[in-house]
Amino acid sequence: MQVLLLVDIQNDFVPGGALAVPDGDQVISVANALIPRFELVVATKDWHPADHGSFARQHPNHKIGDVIDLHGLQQILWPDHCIQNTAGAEFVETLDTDDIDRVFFKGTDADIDSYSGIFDNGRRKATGLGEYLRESGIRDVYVMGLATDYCVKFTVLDALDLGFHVHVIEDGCRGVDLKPGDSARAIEEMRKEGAYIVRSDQIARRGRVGPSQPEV
Ligand code: VGL
Ligand code: ZN
Repeated sequence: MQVLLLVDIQNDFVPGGALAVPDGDQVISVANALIPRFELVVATKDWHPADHGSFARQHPNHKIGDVIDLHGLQQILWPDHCIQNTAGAEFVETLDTDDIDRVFFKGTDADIDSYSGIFDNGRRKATGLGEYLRESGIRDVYVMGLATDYCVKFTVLDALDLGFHVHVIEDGCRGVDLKPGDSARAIEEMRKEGAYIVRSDQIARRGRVGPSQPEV
């Protein structure tokens, strides 16, 4: 059993948003093309309280991009983004959300960030996604979304850790690239840790996903 996992395809991560990922909007058509090919579709949402500790605004002596110690963990400071129940935290309007079966929320604790959709950055709390995938009888997890070098990467590494076969849909991901090359390095790291790096057109052509895909 396979799942399509859509990571953080939210308004604040696409151009015009508070933490815009360059070309982040280009993943939407990839997602919309893939959603009908999967029996199970799950999404994550970055879902922060307004005073989240990852926001530079909460640390008056620091600025966006600084790295601080946040309760014992290294934390990059971001602009305010994906605040719970705000427009910035909504799915991008053009994403076909009707067939998303479940949404998992992360970054809800002001004291700790959660790049991964599975565990927080301290691996203290789980979002429930890992258990849900296990209980759903999933072996293969197809991951795409935003951002390659943060939430996609850490979600993929946690999913590998839990023993899933993880496929990263490369053309369905875009990165922040605070440092040039971060996304490319993230892809290499995921590959090194055991993820399969695939393109969305391979999924369609190979017919590996969903019932009775024609072999070409
Ligand atoms: C993300 C930075 C901060 C992401 C979330 O979704 O990749 N990046 N919060
Ligand atoms: Zn965040």
